[in-house]
Amino acid sequence: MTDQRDNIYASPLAELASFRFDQQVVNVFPDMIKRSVPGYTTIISMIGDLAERYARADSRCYDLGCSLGAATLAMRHRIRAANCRLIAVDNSKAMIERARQVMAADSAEVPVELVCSDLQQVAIEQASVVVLNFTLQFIDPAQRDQIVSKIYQGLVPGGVLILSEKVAFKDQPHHDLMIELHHNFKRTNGYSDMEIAQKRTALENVLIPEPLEHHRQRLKNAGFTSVDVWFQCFNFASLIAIKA
Ligand code: GEK
Repeated sequence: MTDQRDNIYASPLAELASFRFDQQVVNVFPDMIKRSVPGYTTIISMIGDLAERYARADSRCYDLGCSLGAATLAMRHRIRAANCRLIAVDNSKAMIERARQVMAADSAEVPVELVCSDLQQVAIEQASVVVLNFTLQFIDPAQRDQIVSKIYQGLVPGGVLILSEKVAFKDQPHHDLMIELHHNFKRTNGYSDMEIAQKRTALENVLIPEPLEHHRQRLKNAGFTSVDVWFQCFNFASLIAIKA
């Protein structure tokens, strides 16, 4: 499957609808996320690394908001623990349908179950690794505490949550600088100023970033004892939270 180039916002749109993970987005998704999220490829590869380290025998590893299953595949190729199962969840039917094709074309042995559902409806059980790779940011902030608590409850002792998010900063000049650097990153990757501006408007009230301090506090409140950032580039960060 070759990546189609993302040009969804390349022409001026009379009406800018809120961003949705529909078929049009699915068709360009690998190109879109690589050209939009600094560090995405590194994070995906390191999720494989972390899964190899933390996946336990007879446990489950979850990829919540899996899109086309990039993190699922990275884990699938690295997990060595016996009798481990991957559960990949997304509430976009178009994403899950394409993810099914991606998984079918892959021959690694760890079993993968693809679930089309709101991740809030999915039970987290006997988990050693849970991944929320740029997913929580799309969920109503009022629901986020409950989701993180549910994940904590479903993890086995020693299990980990890997949480990647676009983040905000309380210091306004720093916040503005990170946004400018991110936009420069997108420009360097071939997006025009109009594409950047239209996408930004489409994502308003859809992608809601929070400061890293909020994420840290939420993870601690849920019960995680060890919480810290393991990757950051501008306003994109990934945290690892370990259950004691
Ligand atoms: C990757 N993790 O490539 N329940 C389930 N899925 C959801 C929900 C929800 N409530 N809300 C949003 N999604 C992926 C990238 S993309 C990030 C994740 C981005 C799904 C949504 O359908 C989409 O597929 C994904 O979360 C977010 O590692 O596009 O910036």
